[in-house]
Amino acid sequence: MVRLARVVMAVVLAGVGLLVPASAPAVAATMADVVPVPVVTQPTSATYTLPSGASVFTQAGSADVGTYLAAILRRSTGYALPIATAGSGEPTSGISLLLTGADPSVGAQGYQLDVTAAAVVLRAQTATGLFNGVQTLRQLLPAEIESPTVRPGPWTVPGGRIVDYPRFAYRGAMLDVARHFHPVATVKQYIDRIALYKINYLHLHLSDDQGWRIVVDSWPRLATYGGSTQVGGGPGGYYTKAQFQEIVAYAASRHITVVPEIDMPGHTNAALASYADLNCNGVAPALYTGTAVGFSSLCTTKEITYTFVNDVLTELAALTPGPYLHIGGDEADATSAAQYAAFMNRVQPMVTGKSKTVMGWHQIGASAVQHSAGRVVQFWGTGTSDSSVTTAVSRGAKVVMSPSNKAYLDMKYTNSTPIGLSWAGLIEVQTAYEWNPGTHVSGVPATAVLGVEAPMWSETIVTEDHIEFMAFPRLPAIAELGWSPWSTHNWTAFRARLAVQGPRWTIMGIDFYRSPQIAWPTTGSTVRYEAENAAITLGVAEANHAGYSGTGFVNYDSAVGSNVQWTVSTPAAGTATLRIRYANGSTTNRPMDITVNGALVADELSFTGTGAWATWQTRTLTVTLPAGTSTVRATATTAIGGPNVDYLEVQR
Ligand code: NGO
Repeated sequence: MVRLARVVMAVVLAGVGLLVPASAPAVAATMADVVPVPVVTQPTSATYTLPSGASVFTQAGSADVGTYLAAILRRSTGYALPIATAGSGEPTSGISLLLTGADPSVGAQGYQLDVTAAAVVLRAQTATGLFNGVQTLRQLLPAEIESPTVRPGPWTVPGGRIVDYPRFAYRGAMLDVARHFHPVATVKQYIDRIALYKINYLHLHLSDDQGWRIVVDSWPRLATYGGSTQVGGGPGGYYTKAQFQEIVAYAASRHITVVPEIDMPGHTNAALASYADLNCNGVAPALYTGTAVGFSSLCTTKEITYTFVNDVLTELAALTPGPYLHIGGDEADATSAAQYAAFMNRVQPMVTGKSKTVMGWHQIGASAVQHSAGRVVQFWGTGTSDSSVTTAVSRGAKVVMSPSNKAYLDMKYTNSTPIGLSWAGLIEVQTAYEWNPGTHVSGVPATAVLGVEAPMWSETIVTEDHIEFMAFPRLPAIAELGWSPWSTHNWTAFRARLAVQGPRWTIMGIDFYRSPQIAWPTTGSTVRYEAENAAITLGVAEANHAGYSGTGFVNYDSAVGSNVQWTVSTPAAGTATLRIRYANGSTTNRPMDITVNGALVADELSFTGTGAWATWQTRTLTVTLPAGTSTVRATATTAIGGPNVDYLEVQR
């Protein structure tokens, strides 16, 4: 289309209206939109509008949460939002975070939020309660509040009162960093994502057959050799102690406690490969990069095994401020039941001897394994009864519910989900939501349930986008089961509230699964399609310039015809704003033809220099899209090729 007649183009462009302003006014949220649904919500007709000169008022003990909130609000509002000391009277302006005056029902993790036309006041008994309240406040502001760049607002908060506190004390997410290693930045990003839904524990699966991911000074080859690969044979990786502490501290700043797991006596090939002495036959196996389970075991009859375990747990305990050390214990199929029990009966006291509490997969509940004070068994079965769990409970254990056919975030949504496993079943959003942790396993009353956890095993989970795609929207479903009272449980209401989260995730750059079970908003929504995930012709996906979103961008070949083609979907026909984010570090314009379903909508649209290859700008145009899927293609029209393209956003 480069050389298409100018007359035709003039007609097309007349209907296109290039370069409309990107920022429409923000759409107000309502008190009925919050996930997890709060315990008590009492809306009023008042509305608070954040003024540009507002302050965030804090007291001793709430300044950190205030700083965290102000940082979020400053990004999108562009307001200064200074932190000021709260006065002693009832606040009359701004946003106050107070550790006094909350309804006593809120307990240690809950909060009370009061919004009037004059002020927003959050009250709690702890900084954690205020932090949880801040997550609710974010959802009461327009979705654009999550924008990384300044938007026009108005920044309204619906009036009323919320009094809220969790059903269960433990609401966890697990990340398997062993099957595929995930770097510190990815873990921090996930911490920020899970905090949105009031998740308060991050369980890190730090060792498995395919890799050992944490430095242990007394057994250095665990990390340097045992951590040197991963599923599929990639480079693997491990956390230094400083990096692990960085994760722990970052999680703590989001009021999340890290639960480190060293899985044993099975799932230990990486350790066995690193130290021949840990094997019964004294021979180190090769590193393992497949996905089988149940074949490896520490030598439970050798004394050095217990020296090893004690050394590892000693160093891990020293890095772990939280109460739990997770010792795995699942799928120890290469160990006899008697040896398994003997092993656990020596290892559990090592944990308690370091003033930590034992956590393990539910197999540690077997009757031959002794009870250990305060211990927590993590149920991961596909059924609704389990004698290990009920035995453990009868001796005083608490249970974290992670039924693999409900809560496993690595299961596919449907048969056509491109990543994930399906051994425990397909888990669409409704399946993830429709179960009751308090009654799920027979013989385990709600009083024995410490909480819920959504594990993300990483056999097929390689990138940050993979994590987001599998976690959203199921993680919020599990989070609601953990937080909200059972009396509020209602699929119809939940799916409506979940739908409203979609535009927030888009603005945050979360690449979520657009489940057909959810009526995602069709107007006022923006969907981002990364270029590196689109069809690329004469170009390559790259990650060598900073500042792109997702996992990369596309570098066009220096050729006419080099292009990226996105498949976008629009539930109803209508006009849409397309935004192409690009960088052009040369001073020469790199014009491109934009087509929709093969029809030219912008002829040689200019993509001028942005100053540097890591300096990104958006180019905007308005088009009409039919209902259903459409292809949008951006094709270089000159021999120097197109710019670098980060993504296409479709706003309706
Ligand atoms: C099982 C197994 C893990 C797998 C996971 C995959 C448990 C507790 N052990 O869950 O090793 O990675 O399934 O879904």
